[in-house]
Amino acid sequence: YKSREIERRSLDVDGLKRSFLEWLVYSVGKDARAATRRDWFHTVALAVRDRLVDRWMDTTRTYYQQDAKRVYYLSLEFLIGRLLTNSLANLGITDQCRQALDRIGLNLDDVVEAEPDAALGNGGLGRLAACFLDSMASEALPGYGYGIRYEFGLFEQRFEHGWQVEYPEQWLQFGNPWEFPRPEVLYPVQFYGRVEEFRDSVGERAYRWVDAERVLAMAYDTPVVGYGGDTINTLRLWSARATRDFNFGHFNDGAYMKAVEQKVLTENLSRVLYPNDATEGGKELRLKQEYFFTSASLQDILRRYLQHHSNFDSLPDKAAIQLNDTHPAIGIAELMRLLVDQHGVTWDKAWDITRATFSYTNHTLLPEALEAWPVRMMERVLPRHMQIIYEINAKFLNRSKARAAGDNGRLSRLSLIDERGDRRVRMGNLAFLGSHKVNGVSALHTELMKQTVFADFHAEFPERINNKTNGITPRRWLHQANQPLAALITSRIGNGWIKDLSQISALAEKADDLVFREEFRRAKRKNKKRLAAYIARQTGVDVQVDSLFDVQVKRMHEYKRQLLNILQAIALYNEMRDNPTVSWVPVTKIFAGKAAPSYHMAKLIIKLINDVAKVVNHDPSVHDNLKIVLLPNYNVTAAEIIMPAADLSEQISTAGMEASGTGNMKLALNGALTIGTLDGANVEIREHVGDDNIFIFGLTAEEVNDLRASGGFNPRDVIASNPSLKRALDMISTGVFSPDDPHRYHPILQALTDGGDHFLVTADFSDYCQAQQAAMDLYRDQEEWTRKAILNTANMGWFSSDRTIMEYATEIWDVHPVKPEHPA
Ligand code: DL6
Repeated sequence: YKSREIERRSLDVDGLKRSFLEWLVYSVGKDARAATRRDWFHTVALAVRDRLVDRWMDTTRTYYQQDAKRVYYLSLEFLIGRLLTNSLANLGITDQCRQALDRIGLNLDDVVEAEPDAALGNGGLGRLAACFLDSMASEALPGYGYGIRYEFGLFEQRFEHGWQVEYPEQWLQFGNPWEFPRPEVLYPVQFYGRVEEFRDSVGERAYRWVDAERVLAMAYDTPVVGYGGDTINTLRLWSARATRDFNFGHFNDGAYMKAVEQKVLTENLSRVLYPNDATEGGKELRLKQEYFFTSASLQDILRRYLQHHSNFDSLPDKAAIQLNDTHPAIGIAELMRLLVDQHGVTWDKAWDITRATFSYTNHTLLPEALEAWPVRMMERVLPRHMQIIYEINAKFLNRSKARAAGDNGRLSRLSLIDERGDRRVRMGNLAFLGSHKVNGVSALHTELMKQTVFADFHAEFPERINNKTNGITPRRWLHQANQPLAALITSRIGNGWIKDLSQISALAEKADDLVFREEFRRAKRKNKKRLAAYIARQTGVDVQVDSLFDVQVKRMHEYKRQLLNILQAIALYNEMRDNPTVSWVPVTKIFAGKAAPSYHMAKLIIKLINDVAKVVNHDPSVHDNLKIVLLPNYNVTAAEIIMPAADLSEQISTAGMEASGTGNMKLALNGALTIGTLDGANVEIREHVGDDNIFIFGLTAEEVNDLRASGGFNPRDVIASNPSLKRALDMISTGVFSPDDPHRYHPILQALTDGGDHFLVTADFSDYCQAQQAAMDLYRDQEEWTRKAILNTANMGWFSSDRTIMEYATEIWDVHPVKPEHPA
């Protein structure tokens, strides 16, 4: 037994090889001749997992023994992607594993390809949560992620005749070797029913929630390996289970089929991730998902706390709970309910504890994404919470009344209930009020929060809003995804940058070194070749490796303005056709991103890009100088191939609308130059990389605001005065790209003209084209381009999520690193 235990921990090539062969037979149940690539993936993952378990338990035990303050990151989304490469790299055993597989006649890269991409998120918000998990573990912070174990992740996107079609993403179909099911960690979560008033033992009025439906939340734990493998934290995801007694009731009636049906319905709660990055209002299942995982997480947090404490006074000293957007904001009412109704804490004390424990991150100012649940639905689904929210609101408004001094507009804006029309609960207001700190995700976004959505709250609580500019993990986004560049950097400055990205600034002085430039270009070219092969496999389009790779990868949304990009592509196409003798800089426009299934405009833009691509890519008159590709099914795995290969990074949202962006950081860190508006974190990227090393264009957030407020903008005038824009739009409207259906793009043209061009595509077009021209001109000078690319990489150190997470830890959570004790 002892020797087997040692074997399981062994990190050398022989030990790994023996483990692989043993796992293949005894756990996967295959022999080497019959094993598929997937069998080998499961084998390797299980053997690697063995090597985590001891240190994982040491980590958890140390936190427990020291009764360390923990941070709980509550998020409806964790876009973690694949875990094998990440675990190997963070454990530092990638080479050993490669060699061990070599000796069995296998290639690690092939094995890695068999892992499904865990897409438990929509986009930036979910990926940020995943980067934060990596950073918390790498910084030795006692951090837990809590979320939902969706059976179906974000849909798989395919293009059929150029249109987006959604297919279910069955990432769990063949099992998940990383997770540990915990059938004993089970919490009841209730819905519906009614509230009963009664007198407690001292005659005080009290409430209980009765006749409710019950669902069980079952835990699945995934180890989160920090860099170096010292700290291994936990991501705990909840899965819905029907209760047994619920089913037995039906069995006794003989209604067996009905019971089974009910069980399936109940368990639908954790079946599927909602595919909207801007939330879909009014969907009861969504509200239930939010409450389900929040309630289970809070029960778990209190259980852990009560192992060391007999009252709740020091909960805020032992637990920091971060609300990732408003999705878990119902947790504020839930903690009040648990403390007051279940543990007999007085209201005022419970409120102080709640506020000192919670903090909230806002990720968008888009009005359609600010959650507001209909009061009637909330009363039905969570009757006790609705009462609690009313009570919080009444006490707060009472207090604020004096200061509002007859300003009823102000009071109604501060209210947790939106009284206009169908009454709704404003979850942002609840999250704000129930938190001691509220943060935005870039400097600009935080300022705009103060001026717009939370202006009244900011006046009321001027200390509460603070900024935490987003970051990205350098482990996944440089060390792992871009091995050619990572190796080059390490060869010059050592590998300290992987853990402390600020060290990468040492590269700046190499920007003038011709040899280094050449090697930097060679690394980029290698990545571009890999992407070109991927593009050919995915789309059948051949692209020139030495063309300018111009990349826009992100969710499809009107405010992100993929439309602006494709209009510029059409204008460039026209110029190339008009001037065939000019020596053009070859350009490859690369798009990728999913549209929410119900977002018709975004889906129409996808179709437009595909239609334009078809015409341009087949037109011999442009001599392959322009290619357009829209890659299907953008996900973390695809991003790992795309980011390292980009030359130009498109960050062109209407100023004031992108809260931060994180793709902008991944691309710049990998040496792409940004073409962008002064929006979100672009502003700070410019400050770090320098004005000369970025292409900024377009209206500022302030100008956008003024323009909209003045109503003085007529897109038709702008179009009439810009012949190349007019020509591009005319081509779309006359069916040049859609001869089978010339009117197909009428809604887009309509939005740009009579619709008032809300996203200011026409207003920014000319400036954007000039910035594009500047980029193409610079690209001709490869030495100068490379110099700027190096300066981008060198100056992105600040955008590490390690920096972000340490700011949260010190300025919001008061949580400190804890070194796990590993017995000899
Ligand atoms: O903070 C992470 C990420 C930001 O980088 C993006 O700018 C922002 O759009 C995104 N927000 C959301 C929230 N829902 N919507 N829309 O995904 O958060």
